[in-house]
Amino acid sequence: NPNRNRNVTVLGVPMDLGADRRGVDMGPSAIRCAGLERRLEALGYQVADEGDLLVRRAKPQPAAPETNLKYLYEIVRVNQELCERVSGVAASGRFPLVIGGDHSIAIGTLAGVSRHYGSLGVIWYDTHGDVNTAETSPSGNIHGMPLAVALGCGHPLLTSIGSGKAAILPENVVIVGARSIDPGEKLFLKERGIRVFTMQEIDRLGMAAVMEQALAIAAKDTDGVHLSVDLDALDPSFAPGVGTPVAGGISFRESRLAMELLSEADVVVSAEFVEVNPTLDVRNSTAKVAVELISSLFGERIY
Ligand code: NNH
Ligand code: MN
Ligand code: MN
Ligand code: MN
Repeated sequence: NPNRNRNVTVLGVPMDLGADRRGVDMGPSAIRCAGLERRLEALGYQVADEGDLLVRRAKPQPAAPETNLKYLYEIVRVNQELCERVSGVAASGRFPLVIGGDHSIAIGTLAGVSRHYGSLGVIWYDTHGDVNTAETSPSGNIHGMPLAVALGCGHPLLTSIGSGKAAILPENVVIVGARSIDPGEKLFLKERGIRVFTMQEIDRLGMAAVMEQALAIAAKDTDGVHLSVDLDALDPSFAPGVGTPVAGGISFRESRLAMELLSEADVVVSAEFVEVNPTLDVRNSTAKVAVELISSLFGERIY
C-alpha cells in the first residue's frame, strides 16, 4: 500500500486574512462536504478529524505599523497554534493533513512538521512563488509569503514561529506549476537557486518527467517531503473557486498523475491543500477536485 502511515489527522484552518478575497475561510468546510473523511476511510486509513482551529474574524485592520503586512498579528497567532498542533500530530506518528484556508497557514504547518525532520524537502504546487517579503510584496497579503518565511526570510514575528530557525533549505525546495512570479520573487528564487518548474516545462517535458525531477530534488538527502498544494495551480477551468485564478494552468489529469507519482514514491510525510474559496466556486467543484487529488495522493487507483 502506497502510504506507509495509515493514520491521518485532519486539521482545518479557516483562515482568510492572508488573502485579498474573503470567503476562503469556508474552504475546510467545503472540502469536508466533498467527502474527504469517507474517501480516506474507504482507502483503509484511520482518520481523526480534529476540526478547525479558531481564527478570529478581524475587522479590516490597517497593516501592522511600519510594515505593509495585512492582519499580521492574528496570522501570527493562528500559525503559532497551528505549529504546535501539527507538531503534536507528527510527534504521535500520524500524518498531518492540513486543509485551508489561505496559503499563509503553510507557515505554521512547515514550522511544526520541520521540528520532526532533520531535513525536510518541499514540493510547492502553485501558480505563484509565495516568496514575497514586506519589501517585495505587491499586495501586503501574507499568503504570498509563506515559502519565504519557511526559508527564514520575512517579518521576525513570522520567521520566529516554531524553532526560530528556517524550517527548510533552498536546495530541497521545488515549485511546480509556476506562471505568476513577481519581480522581487524572481530575484529571491534565482539568488537561492530554487528550482522552479514553470508551465512551459510541464508542457515541454510532461508532468511525469517534471515530477520525477521534482522528487529527485525534494527527496534527495532529506528525511521526508512536505507537499503544499495551492488549488490555483490548476487551470481555472478545473478549479474556479480560488481567489487569484491565472489562465494556462495544470489540468486535472496532470494533477492526478502528479499525486499518483507522489504516492508511488512514498516520501510525503505531511500535506496541505489550500486556497479553496467556496464563494467563488461552481457547485463545490474545486473542493471536489481537492478531495480527488488527496485520494490519489493517499493511494487510490482507478484499476
Ligand atoms: N504574488 C501575489 C502576492 O504576493 C499573489 C499571491 N497569491 C497567491 N499565492 N495565491 O499563491 O500578492
Ligand atoms: Mn469516521
Ligand atoms: Mn497561488
Ligand atoms: Mn500559494
